[in-house]
Amino acid sequence: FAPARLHLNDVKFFSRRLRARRHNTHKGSYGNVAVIGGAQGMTGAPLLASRTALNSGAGRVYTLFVEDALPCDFGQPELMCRVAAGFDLEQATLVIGPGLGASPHASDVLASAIASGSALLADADALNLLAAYPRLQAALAQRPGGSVLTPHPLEAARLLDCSIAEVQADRVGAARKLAAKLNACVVLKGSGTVIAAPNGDAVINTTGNPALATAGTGDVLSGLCGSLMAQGWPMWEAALAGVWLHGMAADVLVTEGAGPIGLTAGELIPAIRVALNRM
Ligand code: NPW
Ligand code: AMP
Ligand code: MG
Repeated sequence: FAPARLHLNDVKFFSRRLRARRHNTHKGSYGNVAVIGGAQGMTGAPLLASRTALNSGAGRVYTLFVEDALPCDFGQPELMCRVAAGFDLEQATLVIGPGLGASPHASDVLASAIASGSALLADADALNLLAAYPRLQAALAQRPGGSVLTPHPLEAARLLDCSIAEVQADRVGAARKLAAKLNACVVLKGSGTVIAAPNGDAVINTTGNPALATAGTGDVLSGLCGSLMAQGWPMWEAALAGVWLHGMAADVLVTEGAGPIGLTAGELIPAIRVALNRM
């Protein structure tokens, strides 16, 4: 059966989740996000995901590093930066993977995240670790609430043990296969991102453009989807809305002349905030 397409007017689809903020609320009303990653040389990735989570409405954002030492100037005082070891993973929606690296400690932290009862989004190196360790895949597939996975084509190919060309030749089929295999909502990124559910439902996103073909834009997407999950959106709707908004922000920036050449991932974040508030 053919996948649906997510069109501009499908913003109505999200409207029941988009309510004006009630007066009598506080940061605890809008959820906690913990972004886990930031191995040496890749601290920008969790910073981008964490800033996106803040600017898309999460009440509190923790940035957890797998290295022992924290980067000394992280440039975003609103974030609570900690080392991952010892952090209570039950208190937040977990976004694991941006710049996580492939160390044994990183795989231990991933195993703990999978074993936790928290909502979970796995991206980037968390997906590469899953591909390397079948026992982590089995644990992920058995999570009672499922999870969200946001692979680009190479990450999907690693998880499906096939080539990028095979993934790209049947993107909807690859996303569905991975969703069923790992009992997860799968966001197969790239031009025409496919979002697939374990039951075979699949949707192709219609927003976004090649301005997004630059480092860090995937890290922004993971922070956005995780933030919506922390604010109470079901995983499927958070994945759909996150992908749609991320692409819409890039489309708006291109009309303003900020792309397609030279857009940076960080510039997407305030544009996502505007798109979300306008929705
Ligand atoms: P190619 O070039 O075509 O052969 P990797 P990564 C393929 C962190 N980051 N269609 C493509 O293969 C991440 O969070 C840190 C087809 C490409 O070369 C990760 O933890 C940053 N192919 C870590 O770095 C900013 C596609 O995949 C290869 C495709 C490694 O992540 C950057 C890249 O995959 C980065 O986010 C498509 N649409 N998209 C920071 N500032 O700290 C991708 N490919 O080798 O897994 O590397 O994605 O850069
Ligand atoms: P990553 O490779 O993890 O950094 O993710 C890249 C992000 O940019 C994903 O959300 C992709 O869907 C998006 N992206 C990259 N290239 C394009 C493109 N040509 N058209 C639309 N979206 C793109
Ligand atoms: Mg990525």
